[in-house]
Amino acid sequence: MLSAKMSAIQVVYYEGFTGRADAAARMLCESGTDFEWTMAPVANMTCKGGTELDCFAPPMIMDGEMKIGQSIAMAQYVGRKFGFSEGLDADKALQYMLDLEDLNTEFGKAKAAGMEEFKKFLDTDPCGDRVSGRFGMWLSNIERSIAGPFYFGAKPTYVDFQMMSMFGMMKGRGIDKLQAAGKVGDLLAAYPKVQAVYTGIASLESAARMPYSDVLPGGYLMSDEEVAAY
Ligand SMILES: N[C@@H](CCC(=O)N[C@@H](CS)C(=O)NCC(=O)O)C(=O)O
Repeated sequence: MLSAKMSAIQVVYYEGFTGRADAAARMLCESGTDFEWTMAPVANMTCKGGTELDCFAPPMIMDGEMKIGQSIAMAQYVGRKFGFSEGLDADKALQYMLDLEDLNTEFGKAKAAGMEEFKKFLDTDPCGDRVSGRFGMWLSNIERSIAGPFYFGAKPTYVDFQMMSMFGMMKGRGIDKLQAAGKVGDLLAAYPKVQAVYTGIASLESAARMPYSDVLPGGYLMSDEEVAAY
């Protein structure tokens, strides 16, 4: 339930994992901003979004009069307000976050289509069918987007935090378990700048103060059956 205390910033999401609230929460932690993690029973919150608010579903940020949903918009809002937008080009920043969102969506669709399709997407040479080798094509595009060590140079911006959130979800939904089982090699090995952004954000001091260490709930992680079928 939403608390009555409206002075502190509230991050509205679920219990036990950070999911799509990860980037905003990480920036709040890193900047030392106090916030409340407010549970959002899904039916309740989507109902509220559908009837009372102009944000549809969790995650949301409630910052006084400002109530904002959509993880990309939240990352931009929190990043601008709490010091993670220095030296950034806002138009390219939006493009890069939407690129990451598209990659994550395609990743989910390929996985939902079955392990044969997922294998084509993740680890096959491109052959012009819009699935085969698509993960590598996206990764090389993202690699070219990053100036290094972060997207826009020396300092992390909200795009880097959003990148960590999206890759955190893809790692949990397949990459980590497939690699641990020896089904794929290191899928990020050829992309040192991508790796540097991920580890750069993961090793910030904020990691120690996140409300939860899991990005995804157990049911969203790749299952042993899926690993075996891959
Ligand atoms: N595009 C939205 C997706 C939001 C979303 O899928 N929210 C999920 C949790 S991660 C949810 O609670 N959905 C409830 C609903 O759609 O009713 C974002 O990036 O924030």
